[in-house]
Amino acid sequence: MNHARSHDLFARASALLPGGVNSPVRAFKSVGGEPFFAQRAEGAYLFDVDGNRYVDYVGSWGPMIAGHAHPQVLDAVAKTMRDGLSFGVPNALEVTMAEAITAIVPSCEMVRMVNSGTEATLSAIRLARGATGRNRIVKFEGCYHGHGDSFLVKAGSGALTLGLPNSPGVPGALADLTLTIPYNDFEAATQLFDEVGGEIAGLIIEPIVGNANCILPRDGYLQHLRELCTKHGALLIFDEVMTGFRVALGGAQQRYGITPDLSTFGKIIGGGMPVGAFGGRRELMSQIAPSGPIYQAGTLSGNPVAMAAGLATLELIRAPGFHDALEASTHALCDGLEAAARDAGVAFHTTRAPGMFGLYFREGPVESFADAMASDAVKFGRFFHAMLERGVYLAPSAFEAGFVSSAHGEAEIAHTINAARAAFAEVA
Ligand code: KE4
Repeated sequence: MNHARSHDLFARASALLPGGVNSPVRAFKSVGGEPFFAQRAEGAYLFDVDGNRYVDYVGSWGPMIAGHAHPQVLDAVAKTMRDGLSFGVPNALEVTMAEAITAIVPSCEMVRMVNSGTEATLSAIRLARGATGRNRIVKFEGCYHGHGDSFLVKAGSGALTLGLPNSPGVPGALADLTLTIPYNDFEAATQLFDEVGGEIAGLIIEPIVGNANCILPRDGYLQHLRELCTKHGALLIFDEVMTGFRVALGGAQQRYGITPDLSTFGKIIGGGMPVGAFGGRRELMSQIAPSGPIYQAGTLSGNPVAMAAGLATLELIRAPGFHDALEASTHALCDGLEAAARDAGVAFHTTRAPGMFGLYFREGPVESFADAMASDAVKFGRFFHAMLERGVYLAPSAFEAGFVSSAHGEAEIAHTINAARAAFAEVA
């Protein structure tokens, strides 16, 4: 494939943007090589500035669950923007969005719109600390909750990919308040709460981990955390920025039947525009300014154009059978990849949830961060490039989940599996 124009753009970008990118994971650091630059996208496809076409399994890291440039989303944005891009005063679409989220996610009696997943999670832990009067929070190895200071303590996603699990610039005094325990380890959670449960403001978790590749909760694990939080008066915070509206219409909390105290969202509710949200019980959310003393704000929060893109996307995914079809195509993809790897004699394993999946160059099962770390990341990097050259764009990191949209049909999955047959043979 020719990447001449991307190469020139990356040289220019590298002189002006740290690492040549506006978000680390895009830089291909962990898979090697240079990123391509997108020209446009449509449905399941990305097109780069050199005219190459890729079946896209990143989907802007989650928002494009209905495929890129969906006509209904573009029409909603075009119509709304003609009335103005931002007002700084309330607009009706903010109310419609709040009504949609609270109708789809019953644990959220109230919500506050923000501009990113990071804003949602840092606001949620501030609320947990303010509402409980406690300072400690609990997170999990490999889970990533955005780049808020309290989370960059053994974070996953970019920090893990860049091998900087504890980022410089995070004050030790703040990091000390974040307790990190292994995911899917019942005893570690019980022991921590037995020791310091009374000091814990909140426990924040990706119910399905999507930032250390893709790891599913063991049976009963999320319920175990629910019970520990209830027993010790800590708030259970589901970070559904990635899983929300994806693994089920009501997110992981619907899929696993758990009621968190607070939830955070992003990605899909923006439909590609910058949107995040946090929500929960009325007695908690009413403590957020200006109805309560816990401060939180944002110039563009609830922006009408972003709300229009998010609402159009939510309308598409509320269609009957949307998530069942997404689950079926995710399984078809993963089953096909596992078969191709078996035929090539390559140790390979997939994890999957509706609309998201993990690829591991190791035998299964993968149930912990340590299991995920034991995957052959070097072989993944070689596979990534072998697939890229065959027109398939996977997440450019061995520690990221992949994403399937409703636009990934039989043709796209067949192309992917055919490319994988050749790519597995190359890396075997
Ligand atoms: P943003 O601030 O990037 O909108 O959201 C942060 C965030 C919070 N919680 C979860 C579970 C997330 O997955 C994310 C962001 N996800 C990464 C990809 N795994 C975004 C990609 C990037 O950092 O460029």
